[in-house]
Amino acid sequence: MKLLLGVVAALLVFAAPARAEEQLLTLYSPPIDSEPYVHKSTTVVLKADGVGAPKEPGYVLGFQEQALVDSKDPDAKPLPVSKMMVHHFLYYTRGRVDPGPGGCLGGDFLSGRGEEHPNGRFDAAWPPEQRALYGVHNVTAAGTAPEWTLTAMVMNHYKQTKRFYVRTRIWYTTEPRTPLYPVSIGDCRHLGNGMSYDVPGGGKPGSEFVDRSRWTAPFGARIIGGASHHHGGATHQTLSSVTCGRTLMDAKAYYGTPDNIYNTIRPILHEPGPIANGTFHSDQGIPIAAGETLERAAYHSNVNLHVAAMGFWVLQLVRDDSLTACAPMPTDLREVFKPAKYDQTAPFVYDRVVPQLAKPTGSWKTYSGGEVPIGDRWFKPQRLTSKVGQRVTWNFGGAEPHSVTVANGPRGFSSNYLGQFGGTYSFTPTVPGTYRLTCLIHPTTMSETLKVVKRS
Ligand SMILES: [Cu+2]
Repeated sequence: MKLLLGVVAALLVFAAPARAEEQLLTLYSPPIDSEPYVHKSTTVVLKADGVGAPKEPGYVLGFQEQALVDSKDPDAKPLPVSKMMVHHFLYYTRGRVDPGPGGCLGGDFLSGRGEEHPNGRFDAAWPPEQRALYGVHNVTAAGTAPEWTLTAMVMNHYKQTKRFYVRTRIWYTTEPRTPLYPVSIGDCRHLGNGMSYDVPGGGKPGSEFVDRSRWTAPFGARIIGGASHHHGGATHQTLSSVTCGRTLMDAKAYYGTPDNIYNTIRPILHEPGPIANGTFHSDQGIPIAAGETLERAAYHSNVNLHVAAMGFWVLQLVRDDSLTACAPMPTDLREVFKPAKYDQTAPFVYDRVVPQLAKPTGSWKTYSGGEVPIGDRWFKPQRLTSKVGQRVTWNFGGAEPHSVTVANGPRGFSSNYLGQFGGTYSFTPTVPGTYRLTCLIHPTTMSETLKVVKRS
């Protein structure tokens, strides 16, 4: 009887058609601790052991979920945005073959989540018909599955240190697929600053600040997915073909209504980001030919200051060298993730003033050149005066990362928003006024006010 059952089971196995099956894998990061109101960026290794990253070489067909949980119970609900807000997750492989053109974030970049993805669900961006055809090839030159790394920056609004895991659900297969290439299109000169730049503000009503860059396609390809990452008074970001003289995608930045958690969460640690950015999908794909030049343009309101702003695209490319130059646009390009409810006030006012949460104390000191020290959880002095046109330099000491950033004031500036260890940062104010400074890593505990007066 046992033998017979074995034979039947074997027959069933052989009877199954050879299909390129996809699996839904649930992966976990190691535990990460996050201090209250501290915006530290943490990078962890996701081992290729089937727990952190896939164990077998294969193809990543898509990301279903990138969530923050405090339990490995498979039914654990993601932590609420009101308690733990995700600034960003960035996933990279460590050395995969055939990474494609890469872009600013490099050839190992896989996927990510930004503040514009409040629920961490990505189903709509990776539809089944796409997963049946394409995947990111997850294999090293040695033929093994690569380790991954994950960089996570979260905002802990619990009053104590919170331990969490990043739960990642991916569709995966060990069957062959056509390679899919994630490509990050931005101004790569911003990479040293974590891809961010400052919108100075102080413009007339309706004035704009535009960050542009160009990229030339190394081979013919179809863009089957495009996601805008854009914040800091962001209005919309375009991707155009300079060669063909046409707009390929125009992504709106969607902001929450006044009752949205992004606008009601307290304390206000930074300027609330969009609740969604334009994200597009096309099964046919937008055709781009080898040598075609694309231009991205990220439009920001320049009325108020916006520090650590960003604008770049993440595209999903499929190589196709059969395309003719400026071939017709697809007929199935559609927007995914458009929120049901968003602020449609026109013109939208980007005026959410970020408070300086810690109050500077002590006597006013006159800046006399040299370096203003920054240490672990302190600026010294906390009250400083300088003159228009006088270059002010800060020196980063201490063992923790810090930034010097305008919370509010006449113009915006910031050192690296991820914080820096050692080294200096300088800014030369051209506009008088009171610059209320903070550290973006430690916004509730660090402050300094710089009063800039006209030259006498
Ligand atoms: Cu700090």
